[in-house]
Amino acid sequence: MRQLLPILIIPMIAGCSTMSENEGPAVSEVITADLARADGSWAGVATISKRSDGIFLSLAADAPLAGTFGMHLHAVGKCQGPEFTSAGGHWNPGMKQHGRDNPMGAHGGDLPNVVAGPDKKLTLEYKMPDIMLEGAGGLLDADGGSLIIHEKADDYVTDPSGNSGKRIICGVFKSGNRS
Ligand SMILES: [Cu+2]
Repeated sequence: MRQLLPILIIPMIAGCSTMSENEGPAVSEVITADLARADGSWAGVATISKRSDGIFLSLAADAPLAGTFGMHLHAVGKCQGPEFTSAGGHWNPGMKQHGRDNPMGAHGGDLPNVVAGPDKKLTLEYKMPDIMLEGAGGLLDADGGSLIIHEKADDYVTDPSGNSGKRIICGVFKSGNRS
């Protein structure tokens, strides 16, 4: 064992010194969406990050109250309040039904519910398994894409929107913020 120790320690020190130069996975592109409520007031930011370890969605937003809220990627990059129907249906390039628990699902734009505690903060970091941003059928195609938060939890099974109720927060993804 005495002979093994130096061999183990040297790579660890070398690893630490390179980590301090560049912590975490490399980010090649960041796409942001400013989120607005039905009355037009600012509600937070959603960010899509292209990283060396995948494409991630992160959320930092204020909910109207504590609770659980459905959230999806919608097919059109247009957030016209107060109903936000302009954002279209869920982004659904595979022509599936809604919901990860639906045998005929799920939509590409289906996302996990987000939960706000007593501070009403909505935060999430989620690796999107089946996202496609550019190209035919991509989220950021000619008519763009958006993120919508609904007034109620998504039941993950009811087509087309998981019984998640009204659209209460909407944001349009703006691509091209290359870092
Ligand atoms: Cu939705």
